[in-house]
Amino acid sequence: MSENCKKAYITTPIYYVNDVPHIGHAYTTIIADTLARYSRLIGLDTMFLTGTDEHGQKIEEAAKSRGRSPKEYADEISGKFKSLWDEFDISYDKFIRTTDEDHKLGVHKAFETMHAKGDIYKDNYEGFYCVSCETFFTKIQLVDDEFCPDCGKPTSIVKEESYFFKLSKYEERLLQWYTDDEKCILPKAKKNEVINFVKQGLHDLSITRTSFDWGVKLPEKMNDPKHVMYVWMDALMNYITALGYGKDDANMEYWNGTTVHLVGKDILRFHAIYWPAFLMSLDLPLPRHIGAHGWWTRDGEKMSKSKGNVVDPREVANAYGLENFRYFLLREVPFGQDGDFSQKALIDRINSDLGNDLGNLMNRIIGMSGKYSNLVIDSTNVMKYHEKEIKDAEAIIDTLEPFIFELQLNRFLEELWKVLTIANQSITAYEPWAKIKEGKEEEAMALVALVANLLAKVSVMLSSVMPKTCASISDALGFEITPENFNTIIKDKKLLETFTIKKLPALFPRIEHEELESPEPKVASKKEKKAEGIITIDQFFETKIKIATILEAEEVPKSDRLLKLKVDVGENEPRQVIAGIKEFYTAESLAGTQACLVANLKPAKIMGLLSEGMLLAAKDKEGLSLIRPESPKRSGTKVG
Ligand code: ME8
Repeated sequence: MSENCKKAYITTPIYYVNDVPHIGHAYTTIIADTLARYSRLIGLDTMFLTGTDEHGQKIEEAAKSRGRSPKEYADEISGKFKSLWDEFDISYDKFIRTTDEDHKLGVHKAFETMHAKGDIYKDNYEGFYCVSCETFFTKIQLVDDEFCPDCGKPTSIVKEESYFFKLSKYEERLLQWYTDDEKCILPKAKKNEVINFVKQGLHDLSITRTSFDWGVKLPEKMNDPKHVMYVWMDALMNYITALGYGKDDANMEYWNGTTVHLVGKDILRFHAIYWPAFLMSLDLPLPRHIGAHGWWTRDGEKMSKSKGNVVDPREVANAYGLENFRYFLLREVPFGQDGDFSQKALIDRINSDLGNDLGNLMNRIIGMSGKYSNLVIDSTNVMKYHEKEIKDAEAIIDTLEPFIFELQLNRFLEELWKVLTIANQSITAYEPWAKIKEGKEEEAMALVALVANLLAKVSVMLSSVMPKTCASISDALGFEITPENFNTIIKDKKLLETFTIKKLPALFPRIEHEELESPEPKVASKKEKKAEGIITIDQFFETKIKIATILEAEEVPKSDRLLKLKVDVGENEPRQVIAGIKEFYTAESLAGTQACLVANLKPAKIMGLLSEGMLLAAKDKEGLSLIRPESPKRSGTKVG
């Protein structure tokens, strides 16, 4: 981001309201928050947008399965996102909801503009649709002719009248943009994936649906009331409708500034292909960067409710501290790569990087200045004794900003930590306690002041990642972190005025691994493996058994044994289970009853039907009984 550019516009994806926020959502939002805070710190007029994506078939179905209206349901989940971001002190300037009336105005304007330009035409769509990903596919893209190549869920055949956007018309211009603007998509490897995809040829995009209702209707002047906007056409527009597009353009000047869209790699295609093509059609400028980060997994697996391995960001923040969690997320994984969440890695980062490198340094100068100078720290002799250390630190800090705007936040932190290394090494090398003994007080005091100055610089630079922690550090060092002080301390490289350091409680108390409340599954030792037939409790809990409420049951045609069940295990969508129990239960007798389901079995196909779990049953010569709770339990309750 260049200095002449005075406006910054930072966005997260707008999250679907079919799911409560988890670590993945928190990750994107925290990256965006860091960028927004840094932009403000360096004096850019910054707009930070987040929000929720509330239309589409997926939401309509999720609401229906809970017996709620889509709007009621969207209100509830959107509220959960907003309150988590508020609790997490996310510094968003606007929280948009696609059910906002102003947003709809903008979607209409965009549709009308594209239509007037000849970029929208009406035809028939025939293909496959994945509701979970809200994505159209052609048959050759499917796995086993049926399953979504992205999420693996079954797709449905769609055959309906639709309006199409002439995406193919923009193929060449998109390729030109990727070539001309080196950093439009970050990281580079992801950009290459996009280029390869576009080079295979773009089909025009179906942008309306007629088979469901929950969406933005077409503008009245189109006189075609049965169509609603395809959810991505609706959702992507949020980035401009939030600025007043279609209403009063009140904040559209942010769109002409530097726009950075943060997204997960799962939705890069929509942002790097459809979105710029829509913008080209609307004659609007293209974003500066679209940054696609990797995927957080748990124990190497994709997180999903059905696997019961979702990491709740609130729980982690409550247990380990919000800012420690922020630091960990940004430091642990290079932007663009997948990361596996583990408590052990988080604790190691807190104890090592934060506790040892940063927290101890603070304690040490409080201790030393308490002993040597009644807590007064004076920078007068810093350059006399430590010019090299100061210059080395400044040289590192001068390289940091591009890491932020090019989204290499782990590199940013890694480099910044080198300043702490300079500080820690200087204490070891100069041994101020020895200098005091030798009567070289001036030198000892200069060393303490050197460290205080290095800590001051680090706290300013780190403040967008750990705002409150850095505010405490700077407060102890006698200054406030503001854009003015960014200029003084970082840009103009001024040293601190004489001040009295304030005592601080330990910033990062050490966490022992034994304190973990839910230790991660251990790998069984050889000895354990040898005890045949005996499993550990951890091994038992690898099988996730849950209470399933049977919503519907029907016979599988041409099968003597099988029933097809729709069961609720407390997830967004019911699961389909194919059970070999027809000899013992009629379909009608099962609906509304409960049973125990093995919920983390790999889905399998039985007589061509997908089965997502297995019901537990006991069978003897008298017959078969499903294993059921003694009294009704909430769907999805864990058994074990
Ligand atoms: O896609 N690891 O919404 P969504 C990292 N409504 N990030 C993750 C993640 C994980 N395991 N899981 C989710 C949508 N995310 C659309 C967006 S924008 C115009 C419309 C993050 O609720 C990541 O940022 O499915 C991903 O892109 C986003 O959540 C998807 O959120």
